[in-house]
This record gives sequence, C-alpha cells and structure tokens, in this order.
Amino acid sequence: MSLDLVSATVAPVEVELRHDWQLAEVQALFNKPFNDLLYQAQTMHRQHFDPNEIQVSSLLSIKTGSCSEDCAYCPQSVRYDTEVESEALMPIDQVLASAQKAKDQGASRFCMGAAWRRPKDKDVARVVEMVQGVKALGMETCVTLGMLTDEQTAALKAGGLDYYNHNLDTSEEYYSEVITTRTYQDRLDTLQRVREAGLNVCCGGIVGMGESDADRAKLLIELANLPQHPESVPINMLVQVEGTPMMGSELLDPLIFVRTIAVARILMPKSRVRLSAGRAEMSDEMQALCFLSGANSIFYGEKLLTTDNPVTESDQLLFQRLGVRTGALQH
Ligand code: SAM
Ligand code: DTB
Ligand code: SF4
Repeated sequence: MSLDLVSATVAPVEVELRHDWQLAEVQALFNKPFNDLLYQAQTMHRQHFDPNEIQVSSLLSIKTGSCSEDCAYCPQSVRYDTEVESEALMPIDQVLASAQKAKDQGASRFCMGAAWRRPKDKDVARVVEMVQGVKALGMETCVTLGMLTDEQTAALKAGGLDYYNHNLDTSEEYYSEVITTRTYQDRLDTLQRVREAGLNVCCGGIVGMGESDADRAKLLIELANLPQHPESVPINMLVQVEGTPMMGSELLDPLIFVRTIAVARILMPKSRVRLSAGRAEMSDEMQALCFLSGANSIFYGEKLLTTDNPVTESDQLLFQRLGVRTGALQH
C-alpha cells in the first residue's frame, strides 16, 4: 500500500492507493443504489482530477488483420471470416500524416496498434522510428503490439515511448471462454516487463462479452491489485463484429456499463479511466453518465482500429454541450 498526498480541486486529500481489494467489497460497490455509487465515484474523481477536463487519444491501426491469435471478440484474427482487409506494417510517412491530422483535430496522445501475437525485433525497430516521429510532432505516444521481450520493452523505452497498451480483457476465470492462444499469465508477464522498463501502463478490458457480474468485478480487482495501478484504464464495450464468435452476444445493460466505470474510478482513483470502444453505439446521455462516474479519457477520431468511432464533429458538439475541455498532456 502506498500513501500519496494529492492536490484536490477543493482541498488537499491524503489518499491511500489500495492494492488489496476483495471480491465481496467490490461486489458491494457494484450493488449500491445507482445514485450513491455515482456520488461516491464523482466525489473521488474531484479529489484527483479537474472534473471538466477529458484527455483525448487517437488510434491508428499500423498493421491490420491476419493475426494468429483467436480472441473471440476480434475482427483481426485470421481464424474468423470478417470484412477486415489485411495490411502490412504501414510506411512511416503515412503514420505521421495520420498523427498530424489527429493533433490538428485536438488529440493529445497518438496510439498505434498492430495485429500481432508478438512483434519481431525488426518490427519494433520500425515502430520506434514511428514513436520518435510522433513525439517530434509534440504528441504523447502509445503502442499496442502484443507480447514483448525484455529487449523490446527496453528498445521502446529508449526510443521515447510514453505508454504501452496491453489489456487483461476479462477475469482470469472467464478468460478461457475468450482466448485460448495465450494465457492470462502471459499477459501479466508482459505487463510486468512493461512496468519494469519504466513505461507507463495502459491496461483495461472489455465488457459485454457474456461475462457475469462477478467477472466484471474480478477484472477490476486484477487491475487495481497490480503492484502499481495502470496510468490508463481503458474500459471497452464489446463492438460486435459480423464473423467473430462474439457476434450476437447478449447486450449489456448500459447502466451496468456505467457502474463498471464508477467502480473503476473508485478502485483506481488516480488513473485515467478511458471510455473506450463502443461509443458509436452509446447515446450522448450514456456517455455523459460515464463522465459523471469518473471516466476522463476517450478515443477520438472516426475510427478505432478497424471499427467506427463517433465522428469528431459530434464529439466536439458533445464536449461543448457538457462544458468539457480536452487536450491535457498529463495522465
Ligand atoms: N494485438 C495486440 C494484442 O491483442 O495484444 C494489440 C491490438 S488489440 C486489437 C488491442 C485490444 O483491443 C484488445 O486487447 C481488446 O481489448 C481490444 N479490442 C479488440 N477488438 C475489440 C472489440 N471488437 N470490441 C472491444 N474491444 C476490442
Ligand atoms: C483498447 O483498450 N481499445 C482499443 C485500444 N485499446 C487499442 C482498441 C479497440 C478496438 C475495437 C475494435 C476495432 O476497431 O478493431
Ligand atoms: Fe490479434 Fe490483438 Fe486481435 Fe487478439 S486482439 S486477435 S492478439 S489483434
């Protein structure tokens, strides 16, 4: 357990960041009356963040499709017949043009994703060049490339990378229903390597995959009980894609999604909680409830990796209607 002194919006608050959350107490949070849960999450949020500021990241798929893994939600797996067209690693000038466009639209962080189980060393060398180019534009950088070796995390850190995204996706118990080609422990090992290399960690999961209430609680407990909380915690609502095994999953009650955001905020008070995939299917009112629950980051720009995200004009209008400011360069 670590004690941190934090400047609050109202008054400084001494906060204990916990890493010993138990299932019963997290389930009790999930089961609170909705208004009480949101009040607690919003109160916690205001002790650590400006409540009217949202960090925006833009995504680019730098290597698309033909992935050997079998993640049942993913349109990029070679095992499923989806409409995704495979593309080799993108030339650096195209990546930088896309980053410049994201910056011009107001993104502060540029996240590059590759459909790999794990990259080759020569791929990492090319990604490092992309990271250096994006940083030179004055943006924060994040990449998600799959599993990494110690040498690769060191190369990315030396190249100036700010964040590495690697998700736990779900609870350890539900995991085997979703992915069989890499273990939960493989993911924890990669996260440890990323942390030991001194990179900021972006790690979250997906809900709406048919998991139980307990699985959602256990996912958040796994994240919060890591030795250090991830700096960014993306909470994705499953984007159902035709051809993937997860297509046709029962839709999650939107208010349970909002509760998941609120509990993430309470368990990891100083992390950026990102309202991630699935916003194209959410109403403005649901997104506003997610921000009220403590989400303070989004993916911004018309595409996620291969699927649609809200168009920038509609996000800008939403920010305006909510009186929200964007573009923070701190996590
Ligand atoms: N291939 C690398 C890996 O999986 O480690 C990096 C890219 S992968 C597409 C990054 C993350 O995107 C996944 O871990 C998953 O959480 C999320 N994701 C992929 N498809 C999704 C979908 N249909 N809906 C919601 N999230 C999704
Ligand atoms: C994360 O948690 N969500 C992003 C990012 N990290 C890499 C990816 C969402 C992908 C949604 C499906 C697609 O567009 O292919
Ligand atoms: Fe491959 Fe990543 Fe998709 Fe899994 S989530 S199939 S590892 S691209």
